[in-house]
Amino acid sequence: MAAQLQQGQAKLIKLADYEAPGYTTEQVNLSFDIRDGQTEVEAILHIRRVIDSASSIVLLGEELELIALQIDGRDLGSNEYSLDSEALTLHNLADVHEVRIVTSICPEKNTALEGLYRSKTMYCTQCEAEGFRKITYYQDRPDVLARFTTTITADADRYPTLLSNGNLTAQSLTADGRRQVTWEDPFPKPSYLFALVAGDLAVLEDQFVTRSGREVALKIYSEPHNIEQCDYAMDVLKRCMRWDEERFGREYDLDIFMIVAVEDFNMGAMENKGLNIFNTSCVLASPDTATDDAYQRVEAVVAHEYFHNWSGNRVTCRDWFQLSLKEGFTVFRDAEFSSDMNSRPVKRIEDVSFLRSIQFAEDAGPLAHPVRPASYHEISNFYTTTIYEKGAEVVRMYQTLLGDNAFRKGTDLYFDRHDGTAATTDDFALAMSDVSGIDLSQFKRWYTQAGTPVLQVREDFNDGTMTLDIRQSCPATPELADKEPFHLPVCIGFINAQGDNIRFSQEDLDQRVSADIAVTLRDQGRTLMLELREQSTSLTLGGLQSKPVVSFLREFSAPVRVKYVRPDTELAFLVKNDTDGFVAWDSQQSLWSRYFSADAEPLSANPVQTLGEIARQALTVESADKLMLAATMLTVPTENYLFEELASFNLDHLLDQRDAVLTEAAQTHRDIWAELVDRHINGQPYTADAAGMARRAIGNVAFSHLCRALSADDLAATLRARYQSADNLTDRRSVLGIASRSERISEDLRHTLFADFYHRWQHQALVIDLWFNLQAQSPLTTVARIRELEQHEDFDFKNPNRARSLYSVFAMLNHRRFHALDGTGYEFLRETVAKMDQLNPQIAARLVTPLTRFGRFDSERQQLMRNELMALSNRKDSSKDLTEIVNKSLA
Ligand code: B3K
Ligand code: ZN
Repeated sequence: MAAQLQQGQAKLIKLADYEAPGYTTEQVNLSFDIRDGQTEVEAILHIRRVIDSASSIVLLGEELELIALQIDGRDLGSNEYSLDSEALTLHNLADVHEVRIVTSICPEKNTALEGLYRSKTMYCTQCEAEGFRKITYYQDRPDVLARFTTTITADADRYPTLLSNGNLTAQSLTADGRRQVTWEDPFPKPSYLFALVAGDLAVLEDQFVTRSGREVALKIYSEPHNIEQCDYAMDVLKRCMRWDEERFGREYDLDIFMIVAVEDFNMGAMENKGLNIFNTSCVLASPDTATDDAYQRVEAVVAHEYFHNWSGNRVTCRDWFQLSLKEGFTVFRDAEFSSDMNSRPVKRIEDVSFLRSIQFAEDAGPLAHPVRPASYHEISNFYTTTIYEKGAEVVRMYQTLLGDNAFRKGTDLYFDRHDGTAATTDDFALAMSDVSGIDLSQFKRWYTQAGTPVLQVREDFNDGTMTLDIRQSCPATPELADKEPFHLPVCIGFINAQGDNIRFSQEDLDQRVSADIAVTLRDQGRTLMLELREQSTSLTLGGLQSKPVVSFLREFSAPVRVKYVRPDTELAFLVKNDTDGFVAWDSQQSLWSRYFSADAEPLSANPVQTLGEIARQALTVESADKLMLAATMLTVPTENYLFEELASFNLDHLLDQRDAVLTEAAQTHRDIWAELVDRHINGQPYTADAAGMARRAIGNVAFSHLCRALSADDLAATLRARYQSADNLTDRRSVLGIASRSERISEDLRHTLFADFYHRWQHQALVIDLWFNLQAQSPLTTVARIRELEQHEDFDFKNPNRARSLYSVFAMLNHRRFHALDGTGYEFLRETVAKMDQLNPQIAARLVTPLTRFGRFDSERQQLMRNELMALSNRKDSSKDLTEIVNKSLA
């Protein structure tokens, strides 16, 4: 039994206990008076009774100093309200009132970065999920939608930029020379979408004309030294605004849209109405300061936050259990945007790879929870990959089941029906079934049952007839042991011996296919969509000349694991022939998984050999999409991916085996790597477009393989030369990544390269994050060295990006050191988490994640990891964020 934490233990909030509020707030007038060390906030709330029997209102508030409280202009008697550390409750109320509340807060001391806080030279806010209650007493719950007017007063010289949601309606200088502005947001919104920024900021301006002719001013603000790096985000913004009109029929609704880049931010960005606030890492980009991956992240996050204007803001969530309603849907929307802007199969592969390495791990561990959780202690802990990425998979399945046209009708209906209100995942499902006539009641199990379903597939070919038997099951998870079967789409294709898709007409389907389930044709007859509902399903396909190879789960049509008994040679065939990029890639991954399996039989097809074939094929292609796809297929699965894919493994052996096979692949295909490097890297100047990105992707994968095949002397010379000639961060990162972890170069050379990189980019925070990151993930970096890096003058414990680039990277990627059997890696993480929890509980609760994944390691490591979790559990003063994660892990 785990020791239960006393201090941080918070109340369990349950979906089943949801009650609509008796009063609502219709209008809020906020005034902020910002002064050094103290900000005074006046809130004037216009409240109205909405449930006849109600007579009191609960205004939540934390860490606030209450200075004044009045109702309808008079002070309150002590029997008219009650106040504790979490709420101010007003009693004996009539139908409508005007409540005036004045509070005092200290943003300068706010290290949790929730509520109003200070980041470098500016003030900014983060209110989702429950940060607004750290600003003033309020009905801080998403089903209360009010109109906000915000007045900000601050020193005119130091804070000339004063921003909030909506439109700027007044600005002036006060009698004592302070600057005062007023913003009015015409759209009713929940408090979590409130935002304020005060600073001395530079701005990049542009304009967008919506399809109905509305002129929208676009502004991206940053501290002046970063403004040169905002052009790409602006370009993305304009593209995604147009795309959302075309693809989802969603138009922007205010006259101004602003983004502000801040250095200290707990996560990626925040979709506050009309005033998105971004972590600099998700908005800044230039060839020298952002890798191609970083550019893609900027593209995805700018779009994601913008898309929230409809999926989240215009239609918001009734309560936080519905979080995936906005997050899963918006991740799906941003993924579709990125797919349209870049290579669709590559985006799908990247997403599946992430899902398998991170979300599957969560779903298989002690913190597993459904896409719509039934309870929580601390909502911040539920901004998880299950809510986001699995939630997006659930939305994708609606689209696959309904077909593109009906799905679009469904999203239109959902937006129309719920515009200006707070909705639930049931509302979303209802819109989808109303437009399609499909009964989605069983499908809704995806929202209530956690765990990754498993499909067990058996095939049989006899006398020109192919039979596929599919059985679904789902492992027990903390909230539920016995699962009911899921309703899910499985897309499959059949490939003939010549390597071509067999195409089906509706007539073929009627005559040759027999199944106990609905089967629909997709992709001009090349793909069949099977609708699984039962635990076991069978499909037969007759009239075949010879045995076809099944292309299973095309486009990864459902977030499941597949166990398919079939020869390795068929996988190799799919790697080569499948037109579905995902299945081709997936087949190569399956070969790798078989290769690394502890109980592997000798393979009839070797992934090193298929790797060579992919590389050879890559020499014959030119298009950016094809080169990108080849680059993903040439990447050997990461350790984290293998941890999730392999039923069991011996960690040390797996790491050694992975290193050895990388060397084998490098040497076996050395000439092809050299040729790919020659063709795509050498002498190619940097271009920021898709073609340039694809060249760098394939070139750098080939380069890292090639480096393993070079002699020590050649390696040193090659790294030096390529570091010198690199004209962008993607290439520099590739060289430093190899230098950081290669035992075959001298310590001296490693040091020289890292020192040079540091001196050149010392003033670019995001590049220095990468400098810490690359060192932290190298197996050559010991815990002792990490402790030295912590002492570096550029290390800043309070800055989430910097902390993540050292600690999270160490614990997530430096497997040799973090999982060292002397327990020093685990111990170091525990110490760090405990220290972080004093400052920033949200970050601490994320940082501890690698310890909670103990279940997949051997018993000795499990014990060591659990010991550290126990030590955290025994601490007296843990936050409720950390307490919930630690206790659930040990339960
Ligand atoms: N909605 C925010 C996340 C807020 C997290 C608060 N702990 C960013 C996003 O998903 O767009
Ligand atoms: Zn989001």
